[in-house]
This record gives sequence, structure tokens and C-alpha cells, in this order.
Amino acid sequence: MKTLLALMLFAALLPAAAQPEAKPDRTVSIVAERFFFSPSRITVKQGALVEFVLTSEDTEHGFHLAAARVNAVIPQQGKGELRVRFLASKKGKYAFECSRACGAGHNLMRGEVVVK
Ligand SMILES: [Cu+2]
Repeated sequence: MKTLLALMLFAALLPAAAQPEAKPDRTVSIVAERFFFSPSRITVKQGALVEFVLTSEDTEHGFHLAAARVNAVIPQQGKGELRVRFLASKKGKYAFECSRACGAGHNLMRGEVVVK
């Protein structure tokens, strides 16, 4: 009993940094598939904290969103998802692209995030 109480106290005193991350304002699912992202154009509101949840319908793909300094792997179908956060602080258009050689149309595999 004393141990439990001590644990509860400890949890209550944990610094803010140890708390779970802030909830995103919006979650957007994106499906990657040879050779496109869908949706490939995502419009978000300025100031929003957006979480992209990326899954693949076939092979491994990459998600390179330079504006967020993100370049990560979207696992192949059935092997999970990639979650990426983007704070839409400035209005504009931010390109993203596949960053894993995934076949003949790889260079066409791109999209953009529009912050309004
Ligand atoms: Cu690719």
C-alpha cells in the first residue's frame, strides 16, 4: 500500500516533459501506393498542429517533408504506420515526396501541404 502511494505521488510529480505529447489539432491519414500519395494535396489551417498517419498499400516508401525536417520510412503494407507531426506555423505550400526508390514512377510520387 505504501509503495502504491509512493508511486502515485511520484507520477504526480513527474515534470511536464514526461507527460504524453499534446494532442494534435488534426490527424490526416495518407496512403502511399506506387506511385502516388492519396490525398496528395492537404490543406490545413495556419497554427494547427497536424499529425500525418502514413501507411503503404504495397512496398516501403519514404516521406520527405523538408519544411518539417522530416524524412522517414513508411513501412510496407501490413507492417505498421508512420506518424509525423507538422506545426503549420506559416502560410504557404510545402512539398513532400517519396524518398525511397520504389520503382519506375518514383520521381512522380509527390504532394504538398497547403497552409492557409
Ligand atoms: Cu518512391
